[in-house]
Order: sequence, then C-alpha cells, then structure tokens
Amino acid sequence: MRVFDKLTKVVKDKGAGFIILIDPDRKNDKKLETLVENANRSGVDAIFVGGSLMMDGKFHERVAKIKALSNVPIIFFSGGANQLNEHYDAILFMSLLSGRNPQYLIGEQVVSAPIISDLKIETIPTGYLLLDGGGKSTVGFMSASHPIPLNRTDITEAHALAAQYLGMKLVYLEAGSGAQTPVPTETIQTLSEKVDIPLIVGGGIRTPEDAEKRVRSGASFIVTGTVLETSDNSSLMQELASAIHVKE
Ligand code: 1GP
Repeated sequence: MRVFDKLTKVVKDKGAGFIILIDPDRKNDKKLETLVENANRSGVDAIFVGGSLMMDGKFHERVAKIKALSNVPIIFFSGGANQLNEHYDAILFMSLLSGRNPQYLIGEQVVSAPIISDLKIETIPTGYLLLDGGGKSTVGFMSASHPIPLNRTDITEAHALAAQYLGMKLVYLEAGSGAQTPVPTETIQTLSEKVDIPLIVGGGIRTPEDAEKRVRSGASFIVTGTVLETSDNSSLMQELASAIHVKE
C-alpha cells in the first residue's frame, strides 16, 4: 500500500495520525536509536525525517540508520534537494506557499524532481504554511520568508484554499520547530470547516492535551519533534499517541 493511502487509513481508523519528526542532525546523533525504538512500540504512525539546516555531513548515514531500525514509514520532510537519498518510503513534496521566495516555492522542487524520479520515491504534494509561533524559526530564517501572524486566520485560510485548488493532498500548518505557541485551535477549527484536504499541524506541541485539542479541532495529523528530543519522560510518546488516536 502506498504511504499516502496508509496515512489516510490511519485517520479513518484512529481519528488522527501521530507523526514524529527526527532531525538527522549531529545534535541527535546519540538519540536516534532510542527515538526510533520508542516509536516502534509507542503507536507512532510515521516518522518525518529532515530539517532546514544540517551541521555535519553524516545525515545520509543517519537516515539509513533510522530506516533500518523503523517499523513505520519514513517520510522525507524536505529541507532541500541535497538531503534526498534512497532511504525514504515517501517524500512530502512541499512548496512553502506562505513565503514569496521562488527557491522554496519551486526551485528546490525542480532540482529534486529528476532525482525523485530516478529513486522512484512516492511523492505527497503538500502546501507548507509557516505561521509565527514566536521565536525565530530556523525554517523562517533559512527560507528568508515571513511567517503568517497567528491571529491572521484569514491569510492562513486563503493560503490553505490555494493549496487545495493547486491540487495538493495535504496542508501543513507549521508554527516552527520549538515554537513558543503552537497553531491555535481556533485556526484549525476554521480551516477544517473551509478546506477539504487533511491538515497536518506541528511546531511547539509539547503535551498530550495540546495534541488532543488540535485533533478535536480538526487536525488530521499531529507532528512533534523537539519535546521528544528533550524530555526525560520515556512514556511521553505513548501518551501522545493515545491522546491523538481519539477513536481508539
Ligand atoms: C517542526 O512541526 C515540526 O517542523 C515539529 O515541531 O519540534 O516544535 O515539535 P516541534
């Protein structure tokens, strides 16, 4: 079954999907094994792998390691064409629609396309919207793009509709990794009423309560990264999974 169909089935069966983000950067070198093994037994539905900035040259090795250890699909959370390799089961083929920087709207995608075709990786077209969750996000800086203010649901809605009309399969509402404030439930509620494609919500989600509220407001997928890299609570992943899988 294709990865996108598996994800769709997760939403149907469990109410929403739980995806963890692993940044294959040097800062996570010693945590990869623990994170992936924990994901295998905690009800995680998929692993996003990628990031806006890699601080050494070992990320391809780390992606291979994640793939070898994982029981769930590994999806490339594209930080740029240079991070492509054969270890991904699918790629979120994203366009940073909230920005006006052509490199991230279409440039990286054109460079990536022939490589993806050669490697035969499934693509999941995704409209990526960066909202201002507070703190300067790496993605905002690296892409030289202005995030959408959190209180401008009208602007977010217009972008999400544009993603749908462009034929994208998902909309990613991103408050930025490590955001002080996650995407507000009101925004998710409004968008889920107006937009027909599933919403992925991530950035600054730290507790099972934060996650569950966003699912109940209409998010189809919740992504957490930072809190799992930094928390000492080894059962947090399991608690997040139970909170997100509202139908189980
Ligand atoms: C970032 O949405 C993801 O792209 C996850 O954010 O690291 O804040 O959980 P956090």
